[in-house]
Amino acid sequence: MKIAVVGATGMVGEVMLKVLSESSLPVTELIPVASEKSVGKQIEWRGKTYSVVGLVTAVEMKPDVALFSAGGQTSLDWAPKFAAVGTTVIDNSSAWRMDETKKLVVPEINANVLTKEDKIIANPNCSTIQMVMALAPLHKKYKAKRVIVSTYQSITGTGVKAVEQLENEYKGTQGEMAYKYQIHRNAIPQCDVFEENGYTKEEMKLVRETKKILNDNTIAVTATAVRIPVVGGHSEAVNIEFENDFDVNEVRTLLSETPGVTVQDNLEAFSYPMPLYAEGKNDVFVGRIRRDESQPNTLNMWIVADNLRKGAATNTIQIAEYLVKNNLL
Ligand code: 11C
Repeated sequence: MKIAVVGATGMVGEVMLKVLSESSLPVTELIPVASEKSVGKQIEWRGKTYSVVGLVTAVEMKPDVALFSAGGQTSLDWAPKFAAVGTTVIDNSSAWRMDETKKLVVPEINANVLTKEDKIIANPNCSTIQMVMALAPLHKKYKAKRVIVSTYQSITGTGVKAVEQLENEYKGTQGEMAYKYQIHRNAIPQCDVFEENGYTKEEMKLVRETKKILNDNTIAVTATAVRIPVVGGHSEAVNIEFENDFDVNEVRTLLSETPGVTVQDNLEAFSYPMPLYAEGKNDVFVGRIRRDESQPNTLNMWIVADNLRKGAATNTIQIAEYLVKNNLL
């Protein structure tokens, strides 16, 4: 298959190429796509050299699949053009996620909603993906009523400018600022822009996307998203109130049997998930699983994942793998 990676030179794009090279997808031709300033740049992939092309050329090449990670506006403008030539677009931006005509997919949870007619498929936000990976099996068994999530998000979610800002601050050198404030030795309670209700867009993505993926509008979700000077992944403290009671050991077993989830929860061995160790891995790591003793049927847990992998590239490529396996292209 011919596969285009739109935004190939960006932070997610680079991880996308890495995850793609590890995948079982039958790629016969790679089309790395980027903005005009990167056109002509050479990219090494699976031992071959490819030249970066622009969007117009990429559409003309009619790829079977295009993996988009070039920002919301590029997706809004260009995904329909690819779809019109028969390409299936899997989009990493927030552009199509809440569009009622588009599917929002985490393959382990709801890939079964996909059909051959889906030509633009949305990949959820990174912080949502890792949360629903642990929430979905528990919701199925105990029925979640309310979720309270606080995030501790990696600067890689913002992009390369944020990584450079942190590096400059470490070194004490001047440079461009990705954030309004210093991020080194800091925690910034703002991820993305503020909405009218006083929450950030990132917080509202956790609320809205969770309901759409789980196909359940009755779950109440409230979020606080915080940026911290960490590189390897996002972490989340999640509190879930269920309709039905649970056994904590049964929760651990259920999660450890969930594909894509690894339970790291052994207090005697000081084993719990941390972003430093989640980096480069495709799984979502869950630990600190314990009963919330302040009210009935309520659980606390700590969820960590590489936001550029399962939060972005890995999930996108898993969607493509599902489409191929089920003859949906
Ligand atoms: C962050 N979640 O860490 C963001 C990055 O809606 O796809 C991805 C933004 C998005 O800030």
